[in-house]
Amino acid sequence: MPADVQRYPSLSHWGAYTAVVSDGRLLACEPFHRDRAPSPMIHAMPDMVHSPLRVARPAVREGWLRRRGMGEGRGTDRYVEVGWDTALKLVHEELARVRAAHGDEAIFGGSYGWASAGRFHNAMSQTRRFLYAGGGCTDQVGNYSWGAAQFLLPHVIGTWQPLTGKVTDWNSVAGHTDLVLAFGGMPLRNAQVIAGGAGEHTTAHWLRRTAARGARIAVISPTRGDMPADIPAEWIPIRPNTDAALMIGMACVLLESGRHDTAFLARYCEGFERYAAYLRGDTDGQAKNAQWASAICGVPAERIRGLALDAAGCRALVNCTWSLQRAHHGEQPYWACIALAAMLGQIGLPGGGFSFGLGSINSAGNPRVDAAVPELPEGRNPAARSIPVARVADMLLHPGAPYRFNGEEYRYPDVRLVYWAGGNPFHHHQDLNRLQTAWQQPETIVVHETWWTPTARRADIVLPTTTTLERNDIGASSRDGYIFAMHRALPPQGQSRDDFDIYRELAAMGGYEAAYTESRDAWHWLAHMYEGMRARWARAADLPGAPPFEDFWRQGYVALPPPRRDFVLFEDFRRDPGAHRLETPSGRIELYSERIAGFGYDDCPGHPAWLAPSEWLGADAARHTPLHLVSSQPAHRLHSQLDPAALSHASKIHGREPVRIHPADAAARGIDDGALVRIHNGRGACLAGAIVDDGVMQGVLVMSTGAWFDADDATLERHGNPNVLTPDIGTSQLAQGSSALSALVDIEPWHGAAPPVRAYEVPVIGGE
Ligand SMILES: Nc1nc2c(c(=O)[nH]1)N[C@H]1C(S)=C(S)[C@@H](COP(=O)(O)OP(=O)(O)OC[C@H]3O[C@@H](n4cnc5c(=O)[nH]c(N)nc54)[C@H](O)[C@@H]3O)O[C@H]1N2
Ligand SMILES: Nc1nc2c(c(=O)[nH]1)N[C@H]1C(S)=C(S)[C@@H](COP(=O)(O)OP(=O)(O)OC[C@H]3O[C@@H](n4cnc5c(=O)[nH]c(N)nc54)[C@H](O)[C@@H]3O)O[C@H]1N2
Ligand SMILES: [Mo]
Repeated sequence: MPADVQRYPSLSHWGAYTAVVSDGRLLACEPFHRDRAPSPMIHAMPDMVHSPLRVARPAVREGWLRRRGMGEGRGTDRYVEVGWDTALKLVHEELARVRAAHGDEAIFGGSYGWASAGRFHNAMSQTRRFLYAGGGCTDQVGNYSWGAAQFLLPHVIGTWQPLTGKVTDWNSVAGHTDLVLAFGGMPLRNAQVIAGGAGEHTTAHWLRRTAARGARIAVISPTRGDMPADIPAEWIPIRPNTDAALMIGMACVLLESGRHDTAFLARYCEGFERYAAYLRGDTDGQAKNAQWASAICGVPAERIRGLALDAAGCRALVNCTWSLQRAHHGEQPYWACIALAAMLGQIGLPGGGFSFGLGSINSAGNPRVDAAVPELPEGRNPAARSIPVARVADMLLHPGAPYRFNGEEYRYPDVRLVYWAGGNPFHHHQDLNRLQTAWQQPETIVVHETWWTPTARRADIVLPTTTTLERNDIGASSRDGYIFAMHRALPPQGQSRDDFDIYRELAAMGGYEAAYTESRDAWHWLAHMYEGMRARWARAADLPGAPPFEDFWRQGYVALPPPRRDFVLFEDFRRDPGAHRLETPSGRIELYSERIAGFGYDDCPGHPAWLAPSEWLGADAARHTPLHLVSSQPAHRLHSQLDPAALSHASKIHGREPVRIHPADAAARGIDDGALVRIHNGRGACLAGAIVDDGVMQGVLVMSTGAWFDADDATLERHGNPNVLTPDIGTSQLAQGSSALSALVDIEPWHGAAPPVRAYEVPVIGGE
């Protein structure tokens, strides 16, 4: 290594690291010394920071410059590079014009996305602060991660806190659980990541400790690979999107055999009798017994019976990964999981009850003291307008149309300007060909991006932004045991600027700079946010004092002390349900919800139920598209982030995203391992590279999200982006979440020449 190297502490969503820099270039990223299982993704950073795909200068789409307000050309047009002054003037004038002519709600500023680690330079928070300060915007509520559960759980258990990772902690699980029913498994692949970043990657360690104590682990999933190979676990293959049926079948077994905990149900739950009537089939004549469930989910009836009775005979934890609810009727498996755990009667006991997200993300269940982290307030949206996050294409296509959401009726706003920073809707949204049509509707689309992503390439004005390594920040997540200083290690690349600086200038042009900045520059914000945290720590009995800001900045991090006791979800409620009433109408766990029933939704009734999803292996449509596509999270990147780096590239086949297929399904179609294939349904088609794998259930395809969307039209996506195949429908009228994991498809070998992948080409650019 050169002699003149500098080293800077930093943090990413995939872990903490030291940036090694020489002569203005990032040479390497060394994992944080306390991290026992760092993610290889940190080594992809140099590729990305110095990538030829960086947006070098502000750029404006030619077609938009020629004729404002025209959407066609987004995705194919050339760009013109302009100076910052010109670019900011254009953005400022457009914001002012749209606000004046169409009102604040005509600006769509939900700006959903993961952006980068760092609490201050969080692009979505900064976007909100800026647009709120300027008069407000149409916002987004919920997320793609656990949107269905987020709006269901408050009705059932009075809170969605367990979705944030605050579930019965791993110490309690490793120390007490005899049987882990792992719905969706616990793939280490996904535990590489946590929003806000992690000091330590701990899931593998906790799984090993749990297994070492002799816990039995059942992986209930369409894929065997959802548990690390060194963990002894039994695989129970299940048809995708049928977990609610399996859980309901298990509940029925408990009821029929009298093994349900009547004392727990009477004391802590509301409405068990109504649910029991459903299980018995009192209303529809169909008992939801093991045979019934087996016919739906494909797990043999004997195995369903065995699982239910075993769970009743030991300390059992029912965990669901978030994937289960990212599906049509995704509310049901989560509610059925809570009902099953309630009937087992172990909610609130060490290592027992239900849990969500263990294995979905690194820090779920991480033992941690309650401690504040530095926070950037987003402020209040004066426009007081929002849509459910995954309904963005509906909104753009149908201004003024009515929709239902969580007990209320709304109408979509008439959006004229879309403003996005820190997200990639042409990665994250479903049915991208539909989004492509919707994306033509707004008059103007402004995007802040670091790279020429598919979304940047479909914007009218693209403003180049820095990476985390080009700015100072503070990183932390509410479930991790560290607060990190993130030191600026490099100068801004090209002409990129921090999102904050871009917004500050725009706010100044609009006359509301002080409202946006509160008269602080970035450095003063960091100190202010840190000191706010420090003051809260000083008031907390079980926390040591945090060092002053300057000391923290020099040290690079602060570690939290280990918690004094294990956290067990609903332990207090179990001990004293009167003093610790849940925030549900009854104060108890609602197995029947009058409130939900009162909404009158046919797609979310008053108790957990098996409701066939729009697409699943038992649907009529399976006659034409007989395979269920599971689009899971990618092992070698975060969503679409890092996709152009060598690490992600090495996993591809013929430059396309791999798709896993069962040997029998492959043989029936003449697909060899390593072959180029075309996956298709009525919504679209994409190319992919086949991996023949008997760890995938027959009838199921598994393909990761995040290959940069690469299509000229709706006929063929060239790179392997599953979101040209996924349905763009809400989970239900209750939660309106993303239904990404309910897609039927077929697959065939691709004969003939393969069109080149063009996702990583910079659009053609001319000068001002
Ligand atoms: N089919 C299918 N689709 C899915 C899912 C699925 O399971 N199946 N999962 C869904 C889920 S759970 C999620 S959370 C979403 C994720 O969807 P997104 O969060 O939209 O995905 P990312 O690729 O992380 O996009 C973040 C973007 O922010 C940019 N960025 C990073 N840092 C900065 C910054 O400082 N400033 C600015 N301006 N930009 C920055 C990155 O370059 C990147 O393009 O995808 C969803 N989509
Ligand atoms: N490396 C990496 N890690 C990540 C991310 C990333 O992009 N890259 N994204 C992060 C984000 S934003 C989120 S929200 C989480 C998402 O966390 P999850 O939603 O838990 O992740 P998925 O990979 O979608 O699904 C997990 C597993 O569920 C199984 N599964 C799919 N459908 C079904 C089903 O119907 N029933 C059952 N029983 N199992 C099913 C699949 O086999 C899959 O491997 O991951 C986070 N972790
Ligand atoms: Mo997510």
